[in-house]
Amino acid sequence: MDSINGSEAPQESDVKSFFDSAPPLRDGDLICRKLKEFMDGIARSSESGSPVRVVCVTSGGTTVPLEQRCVRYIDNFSSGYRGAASTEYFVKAGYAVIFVYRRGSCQPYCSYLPQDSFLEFFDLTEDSSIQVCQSHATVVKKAIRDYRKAVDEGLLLKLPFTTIFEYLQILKLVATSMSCTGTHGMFYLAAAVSDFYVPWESMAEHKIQSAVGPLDMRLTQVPKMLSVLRREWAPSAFCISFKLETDPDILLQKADAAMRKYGMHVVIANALATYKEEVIFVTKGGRTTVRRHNKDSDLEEQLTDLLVETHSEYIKQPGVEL
Ligand code: 9Z3
Repeated sequence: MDSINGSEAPQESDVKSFFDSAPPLRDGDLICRKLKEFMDGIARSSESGSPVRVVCVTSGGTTVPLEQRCVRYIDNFSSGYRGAASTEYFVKAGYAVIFVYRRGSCQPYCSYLPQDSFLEFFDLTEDSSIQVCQSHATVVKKAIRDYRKAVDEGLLLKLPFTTIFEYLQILKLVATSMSCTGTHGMFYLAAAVSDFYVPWESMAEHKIQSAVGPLDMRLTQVPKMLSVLRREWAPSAFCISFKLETDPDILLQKADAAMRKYGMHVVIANALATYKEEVIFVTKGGRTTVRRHNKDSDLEEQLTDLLVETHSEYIKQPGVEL
């Protein structure tokens, strides 16, 4: 197992105070039940002779509420396309995917469906029932078929979040439930995660009033949970994180630092201006640039192919299991 530089780990007290002060997860019991059922299904398939690899894909941006009864929040850039598309390719490669996504962000099997013009996909028939327009029938049928197959075969579980509090609580639940069932699995952390937050207890309860004049606000640093994930929650999982920067000159140095500090197995570095066309895979073995073949292809397909290969190499190592 790769070592993690302990000196970079967040203070235990910062991690504890983040979780202690977070509002309790709505539907926490339901999430635990769904996770248990999903993991039990995977265990059954594995016992019957077809071992299933599990990946947790995180997707979309986390929000930081500024008020407890939230009217305003800080958001993070991410449409969720990368996570949703990668989920489809992981399922295609035989992985069971726990898709942890921002409410309202892109969904697997929906990239061909309209987002802005949903109603244009449907027609009313003479007897006032609804049908999909003939022009879109093929893509809709395929989307439904692929989605149903993934769900019915127990290969897709979707868990939504909005805030940074929900995201990190769900990530912890997923990681610990994977570890509890002895599944080491993979984490593919494409979600754009807030670096700063307002602790719940110091947050205004009601809408902040503009009459008080300019707003001074102190944000607390979110503890670096990547190293907690690696060290405590899922120490034997294969972990991939993304590093997003707007300044390409610091991107690789930040990606190298993430590898070193958080013990990631792969860091995928992307610059905001080019993230759809090009990423750089950073591993202990070096750097590989992955470029999209052409504008009609998905970089996510190339990314997941490479990761499935890298994960297969990883689990071949002595002492490492699925
Ligand atoms: C990414 O860098 C993703 O590739 C994108 C995907 C958010 C750019 P879209 O959802 O975009 O397809 O629109 N995600 C990770 C960003 C992030 O917050 N990384 C943290 C950091 O850079 C580490 S966990 O510090």
